[in-house]
Amino acid sequence: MSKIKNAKVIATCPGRNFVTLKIETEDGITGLGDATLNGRELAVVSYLNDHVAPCLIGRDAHQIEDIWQYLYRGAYWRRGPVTMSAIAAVDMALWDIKAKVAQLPLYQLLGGACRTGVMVYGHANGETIEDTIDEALKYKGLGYKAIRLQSGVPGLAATYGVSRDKMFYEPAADDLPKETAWSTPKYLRHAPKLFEAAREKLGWDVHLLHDVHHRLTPIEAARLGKDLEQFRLFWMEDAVPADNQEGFRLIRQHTTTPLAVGEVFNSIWDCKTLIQEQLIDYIRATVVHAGGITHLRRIANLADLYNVRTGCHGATDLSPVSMAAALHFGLSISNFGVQEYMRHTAETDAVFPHAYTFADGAMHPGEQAGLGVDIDEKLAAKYPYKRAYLPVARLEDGSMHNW
Ligand code: EZ4
Ligand code: CO
Repeated sequence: MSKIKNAKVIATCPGRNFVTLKIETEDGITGLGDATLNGRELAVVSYLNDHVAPCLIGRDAHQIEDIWQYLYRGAYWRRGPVTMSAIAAVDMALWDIKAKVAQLPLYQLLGGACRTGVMVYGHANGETIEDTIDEALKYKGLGYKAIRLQSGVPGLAATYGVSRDKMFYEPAADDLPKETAWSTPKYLRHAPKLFEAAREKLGWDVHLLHDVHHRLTPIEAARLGKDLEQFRLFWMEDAVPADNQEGFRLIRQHTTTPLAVGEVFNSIWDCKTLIQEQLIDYIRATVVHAGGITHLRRIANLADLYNVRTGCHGATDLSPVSMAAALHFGLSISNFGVQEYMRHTAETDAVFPHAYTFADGAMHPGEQAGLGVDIDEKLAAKYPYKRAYLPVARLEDGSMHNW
């Protein structure tokens, strides 16, 4: 028994917003959980402070499964990104505490290492195909074995995922959402040209990935998948929004390009049909948005039965606490596929000192007890929360998209 004494929520903006939960036990052990929900951060802060924290005080920090079920079933209102990010933060912090008490790095409690490291993919993006490939060559030079390629589309002023900042680009910006224009025909004509040039210049020994950011309909996604088949992508990500899981049947009938989806999923119910019907190859649900390590393990175990591997989301809006949790998780599960890795800025790394490292295209969580991440609260306090949003896309005629 190790009673929870305190649960504190810390919002900080060292270049971008992060929300962190710090749980402390009566024996003075602390654990960290990431609760960042990009563009909706303060909703999770309130959910934790006003509704969850009071229920945690006095509970046994070691009863991770019971606390998970208590917060999920006990709330009556299930699922949703705000609820599941809050539960995730509690779950991560409790695993951190348990592993610290056991004096083991978390991956040891999860079953031990199944592999020597966690293969990660980096983001190469550029205004033009040439710029994108130049960026990809830099990643290859750094040892990356897998690279995501995104390029600007001729005729469109801005493309999501393509930014002027390279290594550290940030998906959210501005005090109010920026609006961008999108054209499916222009994009569908352009994307295969990027991968044709990429294979010519980068060769076939590197995994190439692409993110469609939910912008197509199933039949358009089927067309793109077919056009990209010859370039042997590692995956085509978020080709369509997956609110309608059955929509993937249509894409799957037409293409052998591997499919990845799920960075916005928050529960096993969002991917149950996709997994059981083998409509996807990679599930991108994350520790922070899908209910923590406890729930993500359940998703990965279901996926394992159907040859679906993991490919967890790992953009800059997932804090170093999430990154560490993803690495302990990825190192220890049988059906790990790949882990996304967008590097945090030096400012962010200073607020969250961590034990994880990158070498030869793979990452390792390190051997520190627990998650191996800390938060420098004094430094965090110097960066107050700043409202920021993801951009909103409209079609060229000004209407909201119909996908
Ligand atoms: O849109 O992290 O695969 N990565 C992505 C990211 C996500 C943002 C959302 O907050 O698609 O850029
Ligand atoms: Co994505």
